[in-house]
Amino acid sequence: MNTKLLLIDIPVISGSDQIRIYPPHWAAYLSAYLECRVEYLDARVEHGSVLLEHHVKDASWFSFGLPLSELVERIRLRSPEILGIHVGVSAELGVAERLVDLLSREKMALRIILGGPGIATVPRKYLPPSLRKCEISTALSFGSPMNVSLPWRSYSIDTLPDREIFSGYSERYREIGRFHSGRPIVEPAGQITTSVGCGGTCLFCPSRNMIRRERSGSSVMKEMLALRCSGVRCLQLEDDNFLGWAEADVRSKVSLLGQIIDLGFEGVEFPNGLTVRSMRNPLFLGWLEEALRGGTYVRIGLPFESASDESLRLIRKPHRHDECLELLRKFGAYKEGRLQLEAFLQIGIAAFDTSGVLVLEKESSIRETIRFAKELKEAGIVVNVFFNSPVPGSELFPFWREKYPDEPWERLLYTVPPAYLDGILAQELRAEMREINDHSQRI
Ligand code: B12
Ligand code: SF4
Repeated sequence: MNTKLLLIDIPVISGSDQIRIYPPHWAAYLSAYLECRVEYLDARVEHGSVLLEHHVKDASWFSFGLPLSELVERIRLRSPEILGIHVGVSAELGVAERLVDLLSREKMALRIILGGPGIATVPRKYLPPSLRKCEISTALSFGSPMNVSLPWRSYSIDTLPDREIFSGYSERYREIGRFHSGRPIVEPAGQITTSVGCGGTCLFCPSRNMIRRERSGSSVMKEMLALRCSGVRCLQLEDDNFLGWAEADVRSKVSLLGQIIDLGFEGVEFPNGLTVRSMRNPLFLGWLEEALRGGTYVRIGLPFESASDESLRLIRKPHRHDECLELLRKFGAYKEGRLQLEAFLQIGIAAFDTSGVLVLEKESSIRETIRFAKELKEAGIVVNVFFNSPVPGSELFPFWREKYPDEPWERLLYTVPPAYLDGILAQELRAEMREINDHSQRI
């Protein structure tokens, strides 16, 4: 088909002056499904960073990429019939809104479609009015129906991404991008997702509502081979929950890990997709020991979330603090310099209890988690502590959105702590977090 579709990634807004840019997996999948002329424009990787002149009150917010006026100009030059805008996380909704407003003032004959987890997870009634008027794809991750009419070929979970979309940019991503918390453990790294969804119970997480779906082994193998042939030496496994919950899932994923090593990948990273329970499985620990002994570099993200069992229970995390400690002891035994650990912890946890009453984490629990974070850091683990935030798709989102209706998306997503955290305690905690999350630890 001859329809001309332009897909764009919009400038990044961040509370940190260190940019995190993720290669456009979304566009690579979308382009593989489509039967029309697709162009891709990445507004994040050009122009470096400029301090944001933006409606966010806190002056420390940064914007990376093309100024919106220039982006509009580049869109005009390409004269697409359809413009597909990606909203990766909901913090980007403010920028998406401003872009759509600018485009509508330009009066271009343009069909605008927005998509991506940052908008698909937000109930329509909470979207800014100008975005509500646009077409929105409600798909999450690959292989789900888009719910917008475009010339699709298929949206099968086994579709292989069109790697041309980001191959031309890979040098640039490597130069300025911290895909996850730092540079990959071995470079170059490539990202792959082997399953989608989790089926877990964690209240703060939008993926708990996504039914777990597995790609076929042959399509995963094809993609891994394509990555290997393109010179990728390290795989970053991006699944929501790579090992899954059932023993049979763990078994099949451990066998996949064996294939990764057999294919000659020198590094494997689990940035976000493991659970404490599945990591304690002897099959996984056995694979890890062998991989490290054989010279593979492994980086694991530890979703510990809290040092307080009361808080873990509140957010319906299936693990307990003791299990985290036991896991750390096991990892300690394997540690030979090739294993890198990174922990994720939340403070200021808020959740509805089983009778629907809003419960806020006690200061004593917060202190326990901060203490734990410091111990982890001293043990050489990269630590990320952040405020529990009302991510769209999670249970608390409607509550916080209605409580703070005027809060810009960036702030709502990252910094609005429960009311009791305003004031001196909040300032003190922010200072502690800044010290613990010290970026100089990052590679
Ligand atoms: C990789 C990843 C990252 C990367 C990159 C994120 C990015 N900006 O692209 C990194 C590590 C940087 C990251 C960071 C964070 N992330 Co993240 N991340 C993911 C993850 C694991 C995979 C995303 C992905 O690439 N999927 C694969 C592609 C193929 O799928 P896709 O993007 O959904 O695209 C498909 C469809 O959505 C659709 N589509 C997408 N765009 C468009 C556009 C159009 C026009 C159309 C028609 C269709 C369409 O088609 C695509 C192909 O099928 C998701 C979990 C998930 N399962 O989605 C979380 C997720 C997106 N992240 C999330 C969060 C909360 C964060 C953080 C805020 C975490 C934190 N506390 O710091 C930060 C934000 C940093 C930032 N400013 O971007 C949430 C988002 C919730 C929300 N509503 O905002 C998710 C859903 C995880 C979760 N369960 O909580 N993340
Ligand atoms: S936090 Fe992890 S384990 Fe919990 S529901 Fe989300 S993806 Fe699943």
